[in-house]
Amino acid sequence: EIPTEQWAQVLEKTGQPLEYKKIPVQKPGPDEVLINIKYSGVCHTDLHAVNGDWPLATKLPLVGGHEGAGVVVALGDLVEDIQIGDYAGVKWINGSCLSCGFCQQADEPLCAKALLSGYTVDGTFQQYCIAKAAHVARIPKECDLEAIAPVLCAGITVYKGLKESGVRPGQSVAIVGAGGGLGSLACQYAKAMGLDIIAIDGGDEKKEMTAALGAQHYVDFTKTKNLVNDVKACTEDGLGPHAVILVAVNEKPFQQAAEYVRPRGSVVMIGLPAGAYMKAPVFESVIKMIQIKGSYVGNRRDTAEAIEFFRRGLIKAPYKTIGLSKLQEVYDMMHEGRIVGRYVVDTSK
Ligand code: 8ID
Ligand code: ZN
Repeated sequence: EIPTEQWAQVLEKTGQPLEYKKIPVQKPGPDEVLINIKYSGVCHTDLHAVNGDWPLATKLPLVGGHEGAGVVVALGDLVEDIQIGDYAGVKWINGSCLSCGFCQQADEPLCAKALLSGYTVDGTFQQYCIAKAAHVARIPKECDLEAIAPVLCAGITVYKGLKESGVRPGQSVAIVGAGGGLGSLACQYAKAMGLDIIAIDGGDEKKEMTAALGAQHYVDFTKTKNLVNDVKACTEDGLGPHAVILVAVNEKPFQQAAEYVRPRGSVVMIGLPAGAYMKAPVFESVIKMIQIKGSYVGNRRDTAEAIEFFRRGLIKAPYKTIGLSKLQEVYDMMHEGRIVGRYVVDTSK
């Protein structure tokens, strides 16, 4: 009962509007599965892909999307450890070689042959999507597919980033871009990890949402007269947060973080604003002994752990659902920075 045709959002050319149309359903290769995508989150990465923001070309025509939650409907001949009918997720890393040094060390995102969902291979803005069985996220049956979709990129990525920061329970973390998709999930993971959260974003709606998600403090970057001082003032001793998680789509906050992070603290870059550069004062960075690093999605183990936090009921981030046919409206809102939390698309509408 797998149809031969399906609805999809197709990008024919970078920078052009999407086309909602019917395209063929593909057959999985020997090491692949076909997943009937029920819901997909919309990540800012998908908008970067449409705009051609990054120094890495997408495939064209392209079906975007990499936060897809659905049901396995077909298996390649070599696939044994996942069954038809199982819940599964398609994430950013669609597949990797599994044999290079990085894959061997579970650094699959660093694999030179990694396939990227909704970027170098077709993704989840369609009703039936292919992914390598080894990389498909296993989703327990008790999980709600609509609510878990944003975990498959935003959740995994911020969970990994928080771990990479080295921050410990009881310490403080600044989440920059806390009112967006990654940021709202970061608030929930940070809360579950027992951290004191300083949310940084703009506007009262995001202030209220981040407070409801567990942030104790809020700094409004659109209103503050001195962001560095205001962030430091949120910490008990005024010395700044132990970690900074940068998920904003803007260069400026990447140039402020090193100034307010605590001595011995770490700054983790996750957001990918087009053409941006990181900047930090050498003098303060040295005498404060700070760390600055990048963090890129997560491996298969991070995926399983991020999903387990959700299954245990620790992660409840707000989302709004809209039909797949209306994806362009989501991009328009995202472009204007108007989305509070995450949008999820329903592939049946
Ligand atoms: O693996 C990775 N590193 C990875 C994975 C997934 C996504 C990286 N990303 C990247 C995306 O490509 C994107 O560049 O993370 C970034 C954030 O994605 P998102 O959370 O999906 O974007 P969003 O929902 O639009 O949220 C961005 C938030 O940043 C705020 C906005 O108000 C919004 O809430 N923001 C901006 I723009 N400028 C800010 C500033 N100066 C700011 N917040 C604080 N200070
Ligand atoms: Zn993403």
